[in-house]
Amino acid sequence: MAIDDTWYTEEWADQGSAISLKIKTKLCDLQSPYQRIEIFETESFGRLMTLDGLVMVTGRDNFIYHEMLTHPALCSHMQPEKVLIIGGGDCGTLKEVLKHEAVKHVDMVELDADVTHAAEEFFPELCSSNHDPRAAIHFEDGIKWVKDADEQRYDVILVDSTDPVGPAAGLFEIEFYRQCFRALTDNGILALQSESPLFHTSLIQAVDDSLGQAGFAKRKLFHFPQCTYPSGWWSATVAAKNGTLSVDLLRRPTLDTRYYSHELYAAAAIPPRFLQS
Ligand code: AG3
Repeated sequence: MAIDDTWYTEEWADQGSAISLKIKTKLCDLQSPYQRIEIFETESFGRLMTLDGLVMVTGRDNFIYHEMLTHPALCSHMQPEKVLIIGGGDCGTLKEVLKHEAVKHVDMVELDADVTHAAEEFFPELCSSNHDPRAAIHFEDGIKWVKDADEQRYDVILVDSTDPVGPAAGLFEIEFYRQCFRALTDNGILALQSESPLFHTSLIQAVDDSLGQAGFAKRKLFHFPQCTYPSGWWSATVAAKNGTLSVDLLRRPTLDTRYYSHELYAAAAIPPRFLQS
């Protein structure tokens, strides 16, 4: 991370590339027990939240990521009533989940309460559903939460994590996927943010292998543009405990979205040739 007077830059040294956003002002800089949380007002991307120097959310493009982590997974399930979100402290994923009328209860389990408090203050549009009676926000360790969860407790689990370093590393491990498998109902669906198809190809393949070994019969990679993340191209891996992965033709929920559509579901799941196995 580097910032001079007017530009915020996240560098990806191993890829010889970076993203820069022009900054107007810095709104918040705090060290939580877990990480450094910074929020900026940018010139043209709305507000920007970074964690330990990594771009998490901008006001302008977060809808693509949040919709694509949430809707392919929930639309792959006939009746997603009980949902668990691991991470997702900015509450953007929670907001998308609550757009589904079928959802009766959502547990959001975020390690760092300061991220959510900062989001409530600086990204109120992401937190507008936080007081929905179906939502319960817990500030706890998501890995432990899943380990302690009853068998078959959730229909859908969404993992809205940071990159696989530090406390998030365990969210990319097979043991965690095994625990998710156990905590899901028979038709349960797991979705996780799985980094860039261009920069993190081997990670994506390793995640797919581990999910298979953990018992998930069917996996699909959904890919989408995300111009403020490394390479500008991002992915969510969706895994089904049993059966198939598709949008049920008889049950296509009406959703107020800006990127996701039921037509896009199929298109976004077609892998680029270099990722076809
Ligand atoms: N999740 C972060 C994805 C990783 C971004 N990586 C990076 N900038 N190096 C975002 C959380 C949104 N709810």
